[in-house]
Amino acid sequence: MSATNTPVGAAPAAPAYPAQVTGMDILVRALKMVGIDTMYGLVGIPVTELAYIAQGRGIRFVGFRHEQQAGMAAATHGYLTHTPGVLLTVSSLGFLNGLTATANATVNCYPMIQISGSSVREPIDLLQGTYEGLDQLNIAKPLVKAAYRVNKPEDIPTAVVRAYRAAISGRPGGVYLDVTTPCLGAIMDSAEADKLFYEPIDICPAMPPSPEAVKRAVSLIASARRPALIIGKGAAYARVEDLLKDFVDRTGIPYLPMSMAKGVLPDNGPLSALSCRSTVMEQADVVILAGARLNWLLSRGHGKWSPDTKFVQLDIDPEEIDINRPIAAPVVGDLVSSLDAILAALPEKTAIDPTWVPGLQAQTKEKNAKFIARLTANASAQPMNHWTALGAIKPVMAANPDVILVNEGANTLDDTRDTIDMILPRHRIDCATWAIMGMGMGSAVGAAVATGKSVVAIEGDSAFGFSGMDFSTVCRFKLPVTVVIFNNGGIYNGIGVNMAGTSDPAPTTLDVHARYDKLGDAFGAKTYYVTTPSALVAALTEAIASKAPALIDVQLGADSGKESGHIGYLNPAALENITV
Ligand code: ADP
Ligand code: TZD
Ligand code: MG
Repeated sequence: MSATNTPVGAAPAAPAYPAQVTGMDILVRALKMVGIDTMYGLVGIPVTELAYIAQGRGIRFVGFRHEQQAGMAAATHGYLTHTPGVLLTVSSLGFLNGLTATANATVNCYPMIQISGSSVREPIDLLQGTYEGLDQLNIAKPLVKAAYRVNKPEDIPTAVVRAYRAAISGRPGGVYLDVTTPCLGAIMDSAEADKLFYEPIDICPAMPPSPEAVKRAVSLIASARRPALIIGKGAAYARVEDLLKDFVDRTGIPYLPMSMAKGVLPDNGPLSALSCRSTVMEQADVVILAGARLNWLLSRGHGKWSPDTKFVQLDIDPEEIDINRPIAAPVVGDLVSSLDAILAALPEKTAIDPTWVPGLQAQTKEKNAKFIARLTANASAQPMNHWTALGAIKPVMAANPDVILVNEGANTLDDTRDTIDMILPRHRIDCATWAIMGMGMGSAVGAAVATGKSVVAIEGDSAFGFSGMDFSTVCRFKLPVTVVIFNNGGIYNGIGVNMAGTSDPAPTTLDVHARYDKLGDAFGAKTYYVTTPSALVAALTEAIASKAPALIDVQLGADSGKESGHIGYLNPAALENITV
């Protein structure tokens, strides 16, 4: 392409392939063939040149300061786009750093592919002390959905297609693709390489449920007196918001979102039972789980749940059924096909008790009034606490519903989730199934890059510490990300007491006087240090509107936040001598 017909602002056309190509060229071309347009990673031997080639061929390369965060970005990219995010790592520790995110993606059903360079095989297998030698494939295997190694350039296109299929089809997850250094560097004739590429057919096939399963589920739903729908992040991922809206509109069934499913249907809609979780658990006779697992986040189906509740479970993974409680009506299939089939079979009338939804609505009204009172109580007290800060943030987020919210911490997570309503699907990303810290900056970058939307990351001060250095990645890539740090000086709070009575800080204590805004200054972000709700409103409003990197250090009191994490209840007798 000549300079004259290159569109303004577009990257120049990639050069034609030379007569001979390397494994790296083939890998990049294979990734492009399946539609990969972005790669997150951190380079070094043996993948530096690979990243340059990818960039030169039109794959955006987003370089990070730590592989875990690059992996969190890839996972978030996969979740938000329904195509696998790609993480590129170097061998040994780079691989291991990235693998934490790939394992987390697998647990959360996010599609991603970690591609890692690895050293020469023979001296690894014979433990002969080669450069960054580690048996990466076998380490990855138990932690990912699938793992492959590619040793010859001829096999690269097949390996990429298989990795892609494994990441995205059925239950999505993390896939590991090990590419040896000799394979990356091997040379082939271009004409021979050309013959290797193919476009895979039906790369993410629909998986419709059986008609019997649909019939069983519909008859249970139609006969329910006090039904409820629990929406999980599998539904957010599957993009079934329109089908679920149709379902609740037609049946009048109230819904309850899991954390990352907030906004699939609006949190503030008339059928939202968000504030009535306990009542649903205790009183619902039929519960429909749509892309939500009956795992610890739902008390594994025990605890408050009525033993009589019958479950309809819509999930793509047959092994998910019956994991904690017998499921009366499993519907195994992809959510689009399953909901389509259920909607087609729904009768005109259901048996819903006419007092059920009004009862939940009355409870919602009462609880919401109490909640607002809590947010506004002591609004002028100094220093701020989590609730006063969130009371300031709530209207700003409500005025910017299309901003993606990233959220991690303990009190910062729970309180933010309870306070900030989500109106749009796939706009909340958090610590999720493993409740991990250290997803913040990576997820914020991944969300901004994958969608082009603005992001607000509300972070506990401890949580931010896990990924803080990758705020520099937000800045280098000039992303529209605002990081809000709730600084209460600690894990849970900053008032922990050192049990030894020495001058060492308590295990939970961090730095309540740390000025995180100065960290933002180091990378050229717009920064704010705020001590009052009104200053927080002004800072957040300005930061979001700027569509540029910003960091707000929110000064809380060290006593703000409840401590958790004690397990004494499991064995009170053995632990009775430990008093806190
Ligand atoms: P949450 O934490 O929001 O409850 P989970 O991650 O526990 O959500 O559950 C998500 C579920 O969604 C998983 O069991 C997964 O198998 C399922 N899932 C993912 N994608 C699809 C899909 N396209 N169709 C049906 N189920 C899906
Ligand atoms: N390490 C990892 C990887 N994940 C974890 N969940 C933890 C440690 C333990 N942990 C929690 O479960 S929450 C939390 C830690 C360290 C941080 C809480 O402090 P915070 O939030 O400052 O982020 P609050 O607002 O002070 O509670
Ligand atoms: Mg804290």
